[in-house]
Amino acid sequence: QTPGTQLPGTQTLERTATARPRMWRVLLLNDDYTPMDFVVFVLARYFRKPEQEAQQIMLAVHHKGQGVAGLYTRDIAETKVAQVTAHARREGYPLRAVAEPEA
Ligand code: NFA
Repeated sequence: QTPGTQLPGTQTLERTATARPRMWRVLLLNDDYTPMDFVVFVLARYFRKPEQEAQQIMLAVHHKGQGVAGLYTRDIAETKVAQVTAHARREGYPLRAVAEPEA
């Protein structure tokens, strides 16, 4: 259709694309001192993982060095990192969490 014209009895439908926010991975990093039970607790408490899944993720981190705890928008991901880090330090554990952009 020619720009600027509108046939009688027709209407223009507008559509606005909704941009999806870039997602960020929160990774847990392995270390030699944080107890396995505490990592499982962190995955359940801060990342809402069911017990069995939390166990699997913890073991994957333990064996591979790092693993994905969850996917969030940037602000939420950074908050999770801060919460996990604060909780671990409070308990005297060196557990590290980092956020990195997906894609
Ligand atoms: N490697 C730790 C241990 O053997 C367990 C651990 C798992 C720590 C995942 C950090 C992340 N106690």
